[in-house]
Amino acid sequence: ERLPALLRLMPKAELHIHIEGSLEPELMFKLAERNGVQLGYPSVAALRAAYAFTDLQSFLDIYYAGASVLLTEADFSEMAWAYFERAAADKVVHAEIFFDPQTHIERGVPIETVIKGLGQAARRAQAELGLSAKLILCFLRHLSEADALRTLEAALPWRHHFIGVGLDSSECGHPPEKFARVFARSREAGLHLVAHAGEEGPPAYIEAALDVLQVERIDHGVRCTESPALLLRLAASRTPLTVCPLSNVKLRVFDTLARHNLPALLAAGLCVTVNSDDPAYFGGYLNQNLVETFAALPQLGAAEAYALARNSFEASFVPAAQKAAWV
Ligand code: ES4
Ligand code: ZN
Repeated sequence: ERLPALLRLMPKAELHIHIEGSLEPELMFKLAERNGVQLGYPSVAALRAAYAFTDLQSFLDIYYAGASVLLTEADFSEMAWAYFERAAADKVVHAEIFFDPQTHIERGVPIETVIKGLGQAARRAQAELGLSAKLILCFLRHLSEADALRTLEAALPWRHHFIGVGLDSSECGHPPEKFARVFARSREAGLHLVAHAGEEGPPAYIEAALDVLQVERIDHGVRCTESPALLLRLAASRTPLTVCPLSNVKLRVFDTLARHNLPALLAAGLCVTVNSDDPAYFGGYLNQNLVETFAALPQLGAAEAYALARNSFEASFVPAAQKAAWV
């Protein structure tokens, strides 16, 4: 089959991956043992059996429990390195990875442990895999704006280790407006801005992320098709959407891959990209997302494969000169 080969072999960027969501059960058990952390599941098989999600919150509860095994700089570095090796095998040449410092600060892990560990793996990815890797700090939207502001201030001494900030966790009931001041402050610090919006939340959350937070990309954003005006706006501005098809099916945003609106988003002229979100939990890394999605949607062919790869570089935060070498 030529299309799966094209999808697997084409160079690409990954722009929506939560590094804590790349923690495979085997490594989770290894770190739990090493750190003396009780996981609450007797085996890898029992843990995997718990990965039966009904919505975003049912996933997040298990995802935060899994992150509890991460304590040392070496833990963060080992987790991220495993992802970079896996990504390089998928022909990912550039990755912008999300991390959730509040999940770790809450457990007494200093933010510098998190940032130093991830940063070390990122430098190794460049040196040994030729994969350029950048970090994006995400605020947890279920926590307060004050907590996010404290987190930003704690992170700013490490400002040169990350390129932007994002917004993730429970979307409904936590609209973008809640974080207006954190994003204004991040903008003043010269950071890139992104936010999850329109995954489970309404199109109005996408508009607020653009107008109030002034984000440059929308993570997920798939519910934009419910608003024709918003769809036109996103197409005209080429505001990227980082779409995660396997995630959307696992969290029941769409019933099946065959019902995903990726073809409609591409046909409307949006700068859509495909990404893995939380690959250890949702059943596949980037190439698995691409191959399964294209197999389920016969409207998608070589032209769309090329468009997605091109969009991934266009949507990335690499300097223009480096972008020109890719697109
Ligand atoms: C997430 Cl799929 C998704 N949505 C929102 N927040 C998240 N954190 C990790 N994965
Ligand atoms: Zn996400």
